[in-house]
Amino acid sequence: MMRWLPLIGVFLAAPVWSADCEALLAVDGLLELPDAPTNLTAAASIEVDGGLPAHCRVQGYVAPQVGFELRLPTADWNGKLLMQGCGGLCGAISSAACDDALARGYAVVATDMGHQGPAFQSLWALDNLPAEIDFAYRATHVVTVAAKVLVEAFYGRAASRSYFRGCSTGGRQGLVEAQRFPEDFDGIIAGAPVLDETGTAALHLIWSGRANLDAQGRAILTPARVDAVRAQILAACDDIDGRRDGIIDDPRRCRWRRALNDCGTSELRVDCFSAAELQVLDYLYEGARTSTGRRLVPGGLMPGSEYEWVPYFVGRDGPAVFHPDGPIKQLYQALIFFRDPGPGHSAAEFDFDRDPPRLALMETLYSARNPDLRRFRERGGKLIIYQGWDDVEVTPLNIIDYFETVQRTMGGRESAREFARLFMMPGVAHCRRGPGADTVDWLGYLERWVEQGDAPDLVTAHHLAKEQTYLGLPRPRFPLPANAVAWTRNIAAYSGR
Ligand SMILES: [Ca+2]
Repeated sequence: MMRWLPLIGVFLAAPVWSADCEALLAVDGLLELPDAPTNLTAAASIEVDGGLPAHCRVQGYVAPQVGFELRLPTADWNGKLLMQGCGGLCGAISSAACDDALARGYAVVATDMGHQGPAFQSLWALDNLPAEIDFAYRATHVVTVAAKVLVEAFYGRAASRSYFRGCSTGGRQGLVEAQRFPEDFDGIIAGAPVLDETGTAALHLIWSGRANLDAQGRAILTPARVDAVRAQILAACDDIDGRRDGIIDDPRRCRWRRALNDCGTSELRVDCFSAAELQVLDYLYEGARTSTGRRLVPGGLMPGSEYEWVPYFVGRDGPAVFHPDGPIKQLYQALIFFRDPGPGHSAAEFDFDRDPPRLALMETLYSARNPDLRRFRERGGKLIIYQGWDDVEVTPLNIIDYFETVQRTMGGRESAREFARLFMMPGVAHCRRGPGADTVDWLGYLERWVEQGDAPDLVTAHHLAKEQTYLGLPRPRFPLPANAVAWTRNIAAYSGR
């Protein structure tokens, strides 16, 4: 018997609803919680405010330094726990990202993943393997363990369901949970997962960041030329889905070489592209390769995503991804290698023939690519993955490659559909934004699937009247007010090509 159980029993001898929030600080046994020794630093009752219900806000950390915040509705708890994933390199507790779920009656929890700092700053990881283990997989799991115990201590009963939701790094967290800690969650929403932060994700960024630089490091394509690329791509491919709406529903059907005019030997014009420009476009659309042409990632950027290239890969001052505070520098200096090169080194040194195999050492920590989800399926878990087709930060074809591997591993498409579904979102960038419809009540779909067996074949996606910002907060709350929605469309679960 775990040591904390009898102690919590003593605590629960008091009537649950009279147990005030601050009493959580006196729960014994948290320090000895197996695998997740937990210390609470604050517990405060928060009044109704800003559309949020009254709740108990609990702050603390799992040793040595995995920070978390748990918010427990003090009335009208829906009986469930939701963990909200992080973004970038995390480093902050993104509580506001789960306000919508708190408003729905969820107990909600989020973690900083073991370190504090800006979302794209990696010095915490420099020669710090324990911190990287926290960020890779441990923090999400141990905070889940601690949150479940605290929920039970507060309400006198365990959560009836536990869900995870996240996008980008949060999507990776969700897949890591399904793969490595399948008991933690009944349902997982993994948006635009960074499948392997230090593997294909890093290769894709370094490759695409370099694609537009000539031998002297000067930009080849300008932002204006990217607009010209986009115009020709849309002219050729927008209506292959039957609708001329500025969105290519399945960009795999768009042949970018055929869509773009080659200047050949004639002079460069607005309506054609030089050999050097076409070479850049080949790098960007086809993705990272060795010098002998062997693919290192399942694909590059999709036709139709060009509005996302500036300034990420094409900027007046060079690609933004290569800026000193950009993701490539941060990943390179302290995450992707087992021995960190440190701040004095640059991804410009990366050798696509020699270095990719070296990434395997850290991928063993970070990878969310394991397609064997039997344990998650057998415990009744449900998995929703969503991915924007116009995402340039992670490659959509990488997600499809993973999902199709899951389908093959788990007994075929029909068998995999019983517990895992992928939604490819036309015209949607990384997690949100873009000309498509980016806003879906994923949590509602997950609830109906887990709790009522109503699997999502088709989801309704909303294009909001006011565009969400990059990590747009507050997250929209469902049901959306009618005047918040510009238009909607349905998106079917991905089945295959
Ligand atoms: Ca279209």
